[in-house]
Amino acid sequence: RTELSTIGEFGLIKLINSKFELKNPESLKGIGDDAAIIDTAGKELVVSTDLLLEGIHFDLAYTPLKHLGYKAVAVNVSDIAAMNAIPKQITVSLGLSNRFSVEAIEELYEGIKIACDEYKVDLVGGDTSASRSGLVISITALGTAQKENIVQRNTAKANDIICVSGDLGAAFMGLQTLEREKQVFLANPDMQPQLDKDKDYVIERQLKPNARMDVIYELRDLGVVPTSMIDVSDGLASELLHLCKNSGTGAVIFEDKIPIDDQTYLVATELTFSPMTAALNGGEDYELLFTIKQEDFETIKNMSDISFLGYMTNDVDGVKLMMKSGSLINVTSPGFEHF
Ligand code: TPP
Repeated sequence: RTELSTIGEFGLIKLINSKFELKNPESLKGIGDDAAIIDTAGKELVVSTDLLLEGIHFDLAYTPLKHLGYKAVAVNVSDIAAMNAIPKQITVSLGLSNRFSVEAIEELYEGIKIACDEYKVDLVGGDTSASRSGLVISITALGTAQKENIVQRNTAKANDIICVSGDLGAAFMGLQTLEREKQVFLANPDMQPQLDKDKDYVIERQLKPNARMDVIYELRDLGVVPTSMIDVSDGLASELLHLCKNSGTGAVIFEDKIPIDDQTYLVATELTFSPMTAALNGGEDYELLFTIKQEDFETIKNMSDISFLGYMTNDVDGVKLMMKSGSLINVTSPGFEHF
């Protein structure tokens, strides 16, 4: 174990810098001056920041640092994707206590690097500081898009079709599984933690979320620009309510169209959760929720990993869920309320 104090802040920056290379031509200057220099090549610059705090957003009892590094980048890339922009650079700022060794920070950056390579982004800056309140990770992501491609959350119209990528509720069931395993482990400290194979998918969705850049590239190839878009960090209900409130619309979605993986069903049932509640209110899916004009449906109807949930309405009375039984219920959302 190498103490952070042996290499100091500048040693740490040098170490981090030695592991990353700039790959985007737009990244003119990365780490090494007071600020990075980015060429936006005449495009709009899209900027997003996410703060991740130990105990609020992650628990190191069951989150390997490599996974945490990857996830911290992926959730930021997901915000850029949700603007229909292409991520190009990130900055990473850390608050560290001396509980962390140089090797531990290297592990964190290994995950950051894997994500930077996967999403083709450059690490161009950041800051490090001592922290007395656990690990703090703040990432800012920069992306670019042509003005006409940028998609916001306030531009959906009545009759637009509501689409979502992937499946929902798995990351929440993964979190519930890990929390329970942690409790068992804490009660029996001599026991080796054993990951249940039947829960591998939900655990992976919690620990290693995927930013859906593949969906952005596919929509681009098909020539479809969504009319509104948001990424699902807080759960489908909360995000759809955001789209509706911001756009001045309502929405109707159909229970039998909500994509839920078989393993999510099984784990939810075993842990006495309703799979539908996990999908609606669980959060951390990092899927893309977007609306398209009716006329674009023909073009995207065969996209492999997209579900068509329902449509936007003129009714400003929020989101309604049409149950298989035929009853219509109002969707409300607690979301992830910090304060
Ligand atoms: N507590 C721990 C220890 N681990 C978790 N994964 C969660 C709670 C669940 N959780 C963390 S972030 C999050 C949820 C449900 C959702 C969104 O967080 P927020 O900071 O509101 O993200 P933003 O909308 O700002 O991107």
